[in-house]
Amino acid sequence: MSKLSVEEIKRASHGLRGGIVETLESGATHFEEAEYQLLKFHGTYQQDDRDLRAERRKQKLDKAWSFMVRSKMPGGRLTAAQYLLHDDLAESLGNRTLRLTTRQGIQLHGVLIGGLKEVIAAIKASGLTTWGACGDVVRNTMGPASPIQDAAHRDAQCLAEEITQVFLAHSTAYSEIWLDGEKLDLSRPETEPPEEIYGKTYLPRKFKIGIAVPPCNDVDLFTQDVGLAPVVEGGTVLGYNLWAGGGLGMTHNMENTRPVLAKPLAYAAREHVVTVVKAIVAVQREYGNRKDRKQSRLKYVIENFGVKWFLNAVKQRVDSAIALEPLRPMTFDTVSDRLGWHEQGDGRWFRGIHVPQGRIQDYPEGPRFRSAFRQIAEKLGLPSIVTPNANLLIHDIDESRRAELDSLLDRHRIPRGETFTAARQVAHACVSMPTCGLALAESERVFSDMLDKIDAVLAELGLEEEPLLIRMTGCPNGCARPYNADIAFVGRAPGKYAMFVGGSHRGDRLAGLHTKTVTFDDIPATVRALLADFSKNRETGETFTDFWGRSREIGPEPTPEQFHIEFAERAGHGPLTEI
Ligand code: SRM
Ligand code: SF4
Repeated sequence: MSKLSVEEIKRASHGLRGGIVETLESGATHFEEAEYQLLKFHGTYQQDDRDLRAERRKQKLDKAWSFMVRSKMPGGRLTAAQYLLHDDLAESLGNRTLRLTTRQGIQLHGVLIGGLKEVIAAIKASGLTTWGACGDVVRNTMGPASPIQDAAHRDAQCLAEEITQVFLAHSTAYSEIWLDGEKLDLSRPETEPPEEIYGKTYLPRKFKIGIAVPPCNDVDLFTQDVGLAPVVEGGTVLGYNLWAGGGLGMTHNMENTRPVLAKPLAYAAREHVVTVVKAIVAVQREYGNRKDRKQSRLKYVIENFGVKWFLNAVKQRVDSAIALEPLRPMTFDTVSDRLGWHEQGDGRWFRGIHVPQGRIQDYPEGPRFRSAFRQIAEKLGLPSIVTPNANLLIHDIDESRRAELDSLLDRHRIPRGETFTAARQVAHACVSMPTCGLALAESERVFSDMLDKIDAVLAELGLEEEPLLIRMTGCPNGCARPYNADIAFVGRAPGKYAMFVGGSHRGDRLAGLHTKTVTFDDIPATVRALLADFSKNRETGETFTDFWGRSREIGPEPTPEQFHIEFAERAGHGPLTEI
C-alpha cells in the first residue's frame, strides 16, 4: 500500500484520533507512521536513541524507541508547582533532564510509550497543555520574557494568552485519549465539535506567532509567521504592528527552499488584533501549499502572491470597519535576554539565569541546575519564565529574598551568566543528537566546547563585550534560528557545518552563506579570521552587525535566489538587486 500523505492522514483521522488509542492499548513499543504524524498535534514526537542505533542494528534489535513530550506555555510562564511537576516527571518517566526550548516551551525526553498517558495527563492537570505544542496548528505563542510591570508587557502577555485560547483545536480527541474524557460516537460525526478555524485538515503546516515589546526583540519576531509589537501612548496600548511571513526551515542546496524574514503588514487597533490574526491564519489555511510540505509555510504564500495581495486577502476576511493602517515607527535593539538582577517595576525583582543550551541537568563536578531550580520552586516557591533563548528567569522576588536566591545559586555552582562574554550570554544551539530524528550533525552536545574556543578568540581580540549573535543547529531546519544570527553553523554531515554570516543581533537581517562546509575543528580559526578583520577595520563604536552591513560591497544580505550561493561566488555576480 502506498504511504498516505500527511494531508490524507489528517483527513481520515476523525479529529486527530486515528488509531492512537488502539496502539497505546496494544502493548506496542512505538506507533506506525499515520499515528506518529497525529501524535505531534497532541504534543509528542516519537524518537529513538540515535547513539544506540548502529549497535542495536548490529544486534538485530529494534530501535530504542522513546518519546519527547513538549509543554506549551504562552510567553513561557510557569508556576513553581508546574515547574516541579516537570521535574518530577523527568525523574520518574523521562531521562532525568528537562529541555527549555526556543519557543519558551519545556520538553521531556526519553518517555516510554507506557508512560505517555501519565505524563500528558499530569501536565494537563497542572493547568498547562501539550495539545497543539506540535503539528499543523498554531504553536506556542511567544511573548516578552521579562516580567516588567508596565502596560506594554502586561498587554503582550494577555494577548499571548488570548491567541493561545482562540487557536486551540476543538477536537475532543485529546481529552478522550489522554484524560479519559467521554468517547465520541464516531458513527455520528454531527456530534464532533466543529473546527471553525482549522477545518478537517487543519493548517497546511505549523504556524508560529510571537509578540515582542520594543526595543527588545527577544522573541525574534521577524522569524515568526506572524510577529506583533505593541504601540503604546500615554501608558496605554493603542494597538499592534504586525509583520507576516517569517520562517526559517530550508534544505541544503535546494534553491526553492530558504529562510525568509517577516515583512511589515499593518497596524491594527488593540481590539481588532485577534480578528486580524485569525484572518491571516485563514488565508494560510486556504492558500498554503498542501501538496509539498517543503513549500507549505506562510512565507511562500506571501513570497508567491506578494505582500499587497496578502494584505488585501486579509482585509477581505475582516469587517470593512476594521482599519489596517501603515505600521507605526518602532525600533529593536537586541534579541538578547535580561540576565542577572532586574527590577520588575512593582517593587519586586527578577533574575535571569543562563542555562547552557536550555538543558536543565546536574553536571558531575559542575553546576547543578536541576537541583537548584527544584529548590527555587520547592523551597522559595518562586515562579519562572522560559526565555526565547532557552534561559530561565525567576521572578516576583522580594528585595528581602534576593540574597537567599543568590546563595542557593552559589551552593549549586550556578555561574553568573551576566558575567559571560556578551556573545556567550545569548548564544544557543538546538537539541540535535541523540534524540532528534532529523539531525545531520551534533549541536547541543558540542556547543559549549565550541563557545570555549570562541571565547578565547574574543579575549585575544578584546571583544568580550561585543554583542555578537552566534547560533548552531544540527540540520537546516533552523530550530535555534540560525539564519538571522551574526554567525551561525548549520549541520550538513557528522562534524561538518555550513557557515552563515551577516544576520544581526537585533534579529532583523538575514545572514548569507559564508562557506558551504567548515569542519567542527576549523570553526574557531574561521571565526577568528572574521573577527580579526572586524577588530581591525571597524569604525569607532561599530558592532559586528553594523560593520558587516557597512563593509559588504555585495550588500549585507542575500536575495532569495542568492541564498544557497557562497559569498565568494555571489561577489562574482556583481552588486545586489533589491529584494
Ligand atoms: Fe524545531 C522539527 C526541536 C524550534 C523549525 N524541531 C523539529 C523536531 C521536532 C524534529 C522532528 O521533526 O522530528 C525537533 C525535536 C528535537 C528534539 O529531540 O527535541 C525540533 N524546534 C525544536 C526545539 C526544541 C529546538 C530548541 O533548541 O529549543 C524548539 C522547540 C520550540 C517549541 O517549544 O515549540 C524548536 N523549530 C524551532 C524553530 C524556532 C522557532 O520556532 O522560533 C524553528 C525555525 C522557525 C520556523 O519554524 O521556521 C524550527 N523544527 C523546525 C523545522 C523546519 C520547519 C520548516 O518550515 O521547514 C522542523 C522540521 C519540520 O517541521 O519538518 C523542526
Ligand atoms: Fe533537530 Fe534540525 Fe531542529 Fe536541530 S535544527 S533540533 S537537528 S530538526
